Amino acid sequence: MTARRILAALLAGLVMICTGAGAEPAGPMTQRETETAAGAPGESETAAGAPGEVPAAGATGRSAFIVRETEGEAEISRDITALCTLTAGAKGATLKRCLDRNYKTYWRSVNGAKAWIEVSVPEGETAGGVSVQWHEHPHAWSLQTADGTGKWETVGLTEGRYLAEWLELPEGTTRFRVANAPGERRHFNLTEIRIWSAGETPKEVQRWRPPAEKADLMLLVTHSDDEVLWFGGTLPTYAGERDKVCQVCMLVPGGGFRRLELLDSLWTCGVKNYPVWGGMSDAYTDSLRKQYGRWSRERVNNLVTGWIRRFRPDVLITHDVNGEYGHGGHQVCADAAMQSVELASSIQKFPRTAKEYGTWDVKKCYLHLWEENPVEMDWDQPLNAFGGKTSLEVAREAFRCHTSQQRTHYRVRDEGPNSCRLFGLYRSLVGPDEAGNDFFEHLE
Ligand SMILES: [Ca+2]
Repeated sequence: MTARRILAALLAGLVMICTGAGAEPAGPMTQRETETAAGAPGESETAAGAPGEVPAAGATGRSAFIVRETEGEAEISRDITALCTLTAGAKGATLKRCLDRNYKTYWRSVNGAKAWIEVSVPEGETAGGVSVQWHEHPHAWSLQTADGTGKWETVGLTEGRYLAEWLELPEGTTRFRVANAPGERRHFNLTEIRIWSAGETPKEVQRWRPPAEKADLMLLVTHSDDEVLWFGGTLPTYAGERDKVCQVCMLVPGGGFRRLELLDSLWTCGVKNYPVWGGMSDAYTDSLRKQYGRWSRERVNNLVTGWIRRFRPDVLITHDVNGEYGHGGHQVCADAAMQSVELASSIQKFPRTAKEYGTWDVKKCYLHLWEENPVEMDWDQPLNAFGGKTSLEVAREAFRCHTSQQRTHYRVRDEGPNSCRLFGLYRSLVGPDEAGNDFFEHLE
């Protein structure tokens, strides 16, 4: 979108700048931002180190070289963060924490008008967009450029619904601010920021769609990384290759870095709809009874039933009833799914979400390692959407996005008793599977 068109939209009193393809438009803007750089001069932080390569999503601590790629006529946008000069409105000494490619560190601004970062791009470059990752509670933020008089004008705006977001800059931008949206006074808590050159937005830049209004497939899991550890090629195959609307629902939100790792993993798998998290604490027990003692059966069933009604999946997939390796949290997930597929179809059960979303009858429900009506999934077929990689290879790549988990013994295993290929059809409204190799058999 050009600067002229953005300004026209501003004058019309309604900003409809999207966070990217398919993302939700920002809400109406009620106040025009014309803030000048007030108060004491900001503290400066130049992105240190050599000009950086674009690391794989989730990589940490690496800087490398610039690669110019072209796709047809258009040049692919490059990460130019390391070449830019960044200045914080306040607390600049710790600004480097949002430049270190480490999801456990973040820059926290002060509240109010000094929640901004000014960016100058090097001579000969222009910036095309900005991607940010928040530590927690993303909020409305904006991009601003200085007008002829030096006043800052909003040229990009988002309500800030996602922990990873992208905003586009007007053509020819060389100096801009990443700032609170007009009227937003809360502090920034920015885990990472990346500045991108003008050009086609790279595939790795996350541009989330809202959670699904109608899901084809709902994957219900307990923790961040379960989505690939136990379900292997499920998401790469159905979200990435077959373009199914896949909604991931997770009971335990975990820390901020675990949520960012999850987003990297899901994006790697080709998931486009933003996941949702329940409010369960990350507690380990070794039995269903003990885990329900922590979380409450009523609370979990209410949550899962509400998700089923909200997302209306044709296919629901979840954990092994024995908890994969005995984890009570996984056992609860499977147990709650088995109960909630019945509860969700009854208007008498959990009437609040029945009233809000209507009831829903899930057509097929699969459990990992369920022994009745077994299916064995083939995760070895090359997928066009991933340049010929198999879904198993993509799942393993996605698992590597979980940087904090790489020193554990967990791996995406496709053999042995916990193989990510083995499922069973627990419930079906469309008859038993015959071929037994496609979660959508009899649905298409
Ligand atoms: Ca960081």
